Amino acid sequence: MTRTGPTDDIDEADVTVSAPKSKAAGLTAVLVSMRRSLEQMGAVRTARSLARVNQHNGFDCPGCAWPEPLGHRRPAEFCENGAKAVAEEATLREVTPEFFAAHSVAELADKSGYWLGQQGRLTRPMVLRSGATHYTPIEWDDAYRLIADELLALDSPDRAVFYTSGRTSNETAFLYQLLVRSFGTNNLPDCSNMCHESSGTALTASIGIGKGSVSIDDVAHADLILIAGQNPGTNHPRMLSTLEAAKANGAKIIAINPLPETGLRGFRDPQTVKGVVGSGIEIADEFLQIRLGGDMALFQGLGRLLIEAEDRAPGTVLDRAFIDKYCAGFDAYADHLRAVDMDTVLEATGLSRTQLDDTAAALIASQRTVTCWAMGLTQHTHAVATIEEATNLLLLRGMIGKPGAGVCPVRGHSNVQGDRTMGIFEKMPESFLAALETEFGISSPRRHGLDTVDSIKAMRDGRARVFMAMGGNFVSATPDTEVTEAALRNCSLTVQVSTKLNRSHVVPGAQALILPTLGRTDLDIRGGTKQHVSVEDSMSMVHLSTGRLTPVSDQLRSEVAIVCELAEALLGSDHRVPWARFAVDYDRVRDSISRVVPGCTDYNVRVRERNGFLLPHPPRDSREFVTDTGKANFAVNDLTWVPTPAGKLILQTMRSHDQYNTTIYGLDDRYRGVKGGRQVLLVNAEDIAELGFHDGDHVDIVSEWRNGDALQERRVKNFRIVAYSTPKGNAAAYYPETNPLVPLDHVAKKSNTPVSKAVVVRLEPAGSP
Ligand SMILES: Nc1nc2c(c(=O)[nH]1)N[C@H]1C(S)=C(S)[C@@H](COP(=O)(O)OP(=O)(O)OC[C@H]3O[C@@H](n4cnc5c(=O)[nH]c(N)nc54)[C@H](O)[C@@H]3O)O[C@H]1N2
Ligand SMILES: Nc1nc2c(c(=O)[nH]1)N[C@H]1C(S)=C(S)[C@@H](COP(=O)(O)OP(=O)(O)OC[C@H]3O[C@@H](n4cnc5c(=O)[nH]c(N)nc54)[C@H](O)[C@@H]3O)O[C@H]1N2
Ligand SMILES: [Mo]
Repeated sequence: MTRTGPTDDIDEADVTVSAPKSKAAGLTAVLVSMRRSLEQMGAVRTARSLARVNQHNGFDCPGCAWPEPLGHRRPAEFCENGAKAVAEEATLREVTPEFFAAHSVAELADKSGYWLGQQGRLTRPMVLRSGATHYTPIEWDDAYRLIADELLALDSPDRAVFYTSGRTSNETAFLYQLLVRSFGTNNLPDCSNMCHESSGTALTASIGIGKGSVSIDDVAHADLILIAGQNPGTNHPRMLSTLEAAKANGAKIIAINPLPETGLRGFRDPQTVKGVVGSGIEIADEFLQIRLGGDMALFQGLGRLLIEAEDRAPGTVLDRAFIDKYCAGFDAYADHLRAVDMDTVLEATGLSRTQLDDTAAALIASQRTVTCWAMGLTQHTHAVATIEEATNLLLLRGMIGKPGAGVCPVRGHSNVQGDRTMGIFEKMPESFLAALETEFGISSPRRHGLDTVDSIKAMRDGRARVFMAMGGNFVSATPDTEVTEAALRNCSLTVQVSTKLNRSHVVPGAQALILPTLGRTDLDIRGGTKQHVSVEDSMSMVHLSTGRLTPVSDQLRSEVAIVCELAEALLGSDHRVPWARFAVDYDRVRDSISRVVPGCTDYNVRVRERNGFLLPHPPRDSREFVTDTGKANFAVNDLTWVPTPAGKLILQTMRSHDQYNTTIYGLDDRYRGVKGGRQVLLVNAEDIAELGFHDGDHVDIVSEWRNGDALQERRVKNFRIVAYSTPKGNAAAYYPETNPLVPLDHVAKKSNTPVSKAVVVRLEPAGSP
């Protein structure tokens, strides 16, 4: 174990490239988990923490939102990347006041996010005073006073922005939105705005609720699973065990992805002897190597094939009974699809007619279809329409609200879904705001607030002056890094409630605060008793999470305590909300949740049940669709896709196997064969030749964005070209290094999500002016 972080930063010259792997997980995954855990936490904490991940009475893995199995849990209910997430949080490395005294903010701003994160856990509240070069320690009460004074000096509560990342517990999220609304604004942007917002928007319009309709058992018992725009081997590794179970039950799996992601190809379950010493299993039966942004065309093309098959043999393909009873808009949809041009579909997808026919045949043969997706669908201009089209296909065959079938948006952050349920949303429905007022006697504003992209614009333009973040790394996670950095520097105060150092701490407003907080793994004692928090997974199961490790510093406060103490400083100790009581007894918070949040009756009791409890989902539970028509809506969308302009490439920005969003665990994207660095650009070999480059060349990547008449350019420098299997015209590189290329104005229609998976770029030899 090493108690200090590395002193050297990344040297991109060290990058090496080898052939991608064909099987995910296996023994290497176990060895990597153990090495990283021991390095960061030592043997005792490794044993204490990993034994409790995702166990009853344990803590929820701070990795992804894939649910735990309902029945038998295995002794190790976590994966390589979950272990890395735990090690990253439970590290014994510390960032102390001495560290901040030794490094100026300017010096830290020159470091990579990787270097910053590896320095360890934040241990003391720190302040950067106006004009100061270094952060210095501050007492908690003084920090709250500073925030309250800045907020109260604003001419309107709407001049402040309150961001949330998706690790925040339900209790914190509920109190945080209550604080923000009591203060008088709905400016509650969150990471979801950059993540599954498109899924929520599409599903709400189509089926009346923005959440997935399946359980883990449904996935395990489906006979056909489509996995589109998702890399589960890296980002949801425990999903592979569920997919393995589905395969054992006879399921066919079709992967739809521009990249032949390793986890979709093969899997060796590290928890079985066979998985460690054997050759593992194949996951995907079919791999549709689709062009970036081609999914809407695929779903429409498949819809057309289904409707034609039904026209040829009426009553054999579509679930007419389901459509007639539960759906609206079928005729308009069917007419629209009959006119879809199949040549355009083939061009947009890059797939063959046989692949389309075979996939349509698989859909027709299936009795239980599940469609899973993640960022490959949600981060496009036509993301909402694409997800509506994916849903249309399921509606055609009655695949919603029956066992083994449904929609499965696979969430990212471990509690991003719960945060939304608890009210983290710039436009919560009237019913929620009214219930909040009844419970607390506060008055909540009704004007919709700012989401993430609009918050950046407001700060850029001086319309918002105070920025507070409950977790996350706003500067690195958001698009258009240069613009976002300037926007934050434009604020009078930036406040980051954080566990680890990140780039958002070194891009401060005129004044800045770092408030160190407990993480999921940390023991949280308040009012003399051990406190629990609760979370909701990707499939609407809500359960408790209890940290058990001794915090690295006695100066850390829980997120709940921070919100309550700040609320008292801001709203006064005689405020109608019992902040002081909430701060020491989270059961009282849950009592209020049970009265305000739909589906949470008896929260304290049910959340303590063995597997927690399932939130209601009308389509899943009773085929009830609470939409504008009272039925499930077939959506009609004009076909949109992403052609590659001559001489350019379409770039997707994605995760390596060794990072958690902006937290870089290491420099080893093992499955894709890239090690030692992150500035790589995966390009189709034919494109490399046509553009006049060679594998291994270094290039600057220049994005092109037309804003009205003006052509805007954005540049990142010195990326190594790697010849890789990706459709012609499409390229891939890592986030967040390529976020400077994503234009702030390039967003998905209706969801306002940045288009991180389709950036138009050209390449120039590195070192071009
Ligand atoms: N270890 C680890 N786990 C994580 C995270 C992490 O960073 N590390 N992040 C968490 C979060 S917040 C999230 S949201 C999820 C993200 O999980 P993913 O969505 O799997 O993450 P990405 O790396 O963005 O991968 C997008 C995938 O979609 C494919 N893709 C890109 N564009 C398209 C397209 O146009 N069509 C299709 N069909 N496919 C496309 C890419 O090739 C890639 O396989 O993971 C969560 N879990
Ligand atoms: N180009 C591009 N941009 C993207 C994406 C992409 O695919 N491409 N993906 C988008 C997606 S899907 C997402 S979800 C966002 C992620 O956006 P964020 O959620 O803002 O980013 P993270 O990197 O997950 O945040 C990491 C930081 O959270 C803090 N942290 C960790 N645990 C805790 C905790 O328990 N409490 C508190 N208070 N702080 C904690 C640590 O200080 C750490 O540095 O990025 C988005 N940005
Ligand atoms: Mo996400």
